[in-house]
Amino acid sequence: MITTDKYNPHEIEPKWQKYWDEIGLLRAREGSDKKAYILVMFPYPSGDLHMGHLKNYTMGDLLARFRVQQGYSVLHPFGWDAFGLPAENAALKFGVSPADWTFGNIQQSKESLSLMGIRYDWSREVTTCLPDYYKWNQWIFLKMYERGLVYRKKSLVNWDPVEQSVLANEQVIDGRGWRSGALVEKRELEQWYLKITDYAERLLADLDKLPRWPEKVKAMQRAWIGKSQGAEFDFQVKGHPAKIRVFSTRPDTIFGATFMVLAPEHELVAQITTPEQKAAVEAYVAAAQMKSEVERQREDREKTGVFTGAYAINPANGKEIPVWIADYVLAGYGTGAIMAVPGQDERDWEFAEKFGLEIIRTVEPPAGWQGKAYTEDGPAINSDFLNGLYMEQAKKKIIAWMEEKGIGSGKVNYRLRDWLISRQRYWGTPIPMIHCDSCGIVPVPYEELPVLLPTLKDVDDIRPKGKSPLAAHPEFYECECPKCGGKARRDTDTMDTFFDSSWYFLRYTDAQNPALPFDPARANFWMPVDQYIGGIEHAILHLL
Ligand code: ANZ
Ligand code: ZN
Repeated sequence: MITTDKYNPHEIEPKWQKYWDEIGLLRAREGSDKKAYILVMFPYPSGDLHMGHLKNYTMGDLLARFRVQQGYSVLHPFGWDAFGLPAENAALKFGVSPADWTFGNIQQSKESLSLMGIRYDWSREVTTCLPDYYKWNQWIFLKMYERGLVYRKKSLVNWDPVEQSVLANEQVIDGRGWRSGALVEKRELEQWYLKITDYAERLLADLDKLPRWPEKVKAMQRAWIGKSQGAEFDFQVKGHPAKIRVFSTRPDTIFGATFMVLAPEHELVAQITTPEQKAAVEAYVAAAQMKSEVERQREDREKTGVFTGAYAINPANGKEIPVWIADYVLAGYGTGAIMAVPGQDERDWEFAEKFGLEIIRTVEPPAGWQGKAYTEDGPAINSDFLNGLYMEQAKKKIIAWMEEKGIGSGKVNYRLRDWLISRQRYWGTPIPMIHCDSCGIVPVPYEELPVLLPTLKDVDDIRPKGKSPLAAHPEFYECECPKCGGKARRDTDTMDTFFDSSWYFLRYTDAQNPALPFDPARANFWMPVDQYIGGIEHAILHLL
């Protein structure tokens, strides 16, 4: 051990740390006309803190002290993102209950923070796995349900075969689970969703109101929201009552649509496929389900597809064009169907070349053009009443024409999807819903919150099995229907932990409020956050 006369950490550090605690150096005091809300990312307590934490939290501590000395009202709080897989997996590995494991780690981490000399206002501590926090997750969920922002839908979901749970799109990276690294599969399940797409436009537009945000973060968010402007319109299937609706950002190229492509999962596939093509189509659909979205969208992949045997009528010129299925068209984006315009779209060109389909250019390429699809602007050709017009004008004209004929209209699409929030795991907030055979789905009454997560001590009870571990515990799920009083069943799924971390920074502003998630007046004093210190990966996840 090295000591000097001047600096003996074992004497000086405890001395001053004690003093800071006595005077409540970082105790948040509302009232100054200058305020600084300094927010550091809150950790998963799945072990002790590490050097990365020390680096991150030192920055926050430094800034908070500086603002205190400048006379600001400073809020520098801390908490624990305590639900979720990391704690649960660690618990499974070491054979202790997630609760014991988590609280042990919190204690350890707190001591480490204190030793580091970092100071917080601990009266604002937030621990997401405690009922006094997750009660408000349930409350917010119910409020959102009342406003139509929570809904239930059967859909193909990302299934992580190792975690034995559903993953949000954000948690699938290169087709693999973000934690397990396992190849993600598709499964059909009834799930709870948050309708965040209702806010897509506002999220995008309001990025312009964030003057001091790093351009990089705003660019990530813009790309994530992924606004695209185009049109939605119909193609009649020949000899069949069905119409195929497509979304296109280039409706001006419609005269060059020489075939159509449906996603393999598209609902019309089974209806329009001819008997001769049935076997080939079914085999292709089955194979496509095994592939992840990311894989399907990879540009360098050899294009594959199968003809359905059906034809559609191009409404612009009355031509009969073949309808194919191919996995480069995704079920979850736009309408899950496209008009293919090989003359102007590179993927469609490749597909046409491979399968010998017709190619008609509808935009004049520059003189001497040697390339394949021409995706830039230029005067329209082979396009009847659009001929000679450049892209923007041609788009306007064709959309007006579609609207007049009742074929379709202008349409904005977003890449952003609704947020799938149910998880088939134990260590999370129970979803406050009840399933009754006579009344259907009934929300838990507010006065009965929180729906407590039962304490499961036996590790085998916690282990993921493909359905929620809570579904094996009648003492949890058996209940009375709040509407008819009959026998009913609680929802046994739990919430994605990003639900917890989507509003913890608001709870910090009024962390002990027993009656509300937070008092709006107190939140208004402290918000917005003046400085966030955490990884940039949060920009498109819970901080979007
Ligand atoms: C015809 C066309 C011609 C297109 C052209 C592009 C260029 P973004 O910008 O990403 O919104 N598309 C639509 N839905 C799709 C889906 N579910 N899966 C795969 N591709 C899909 O892209 C919109 C364009 O992507 C749409 O415009 C459509 O192809 C294709 F010269 O329609 B386009
Ligand atoms: Zn009932």
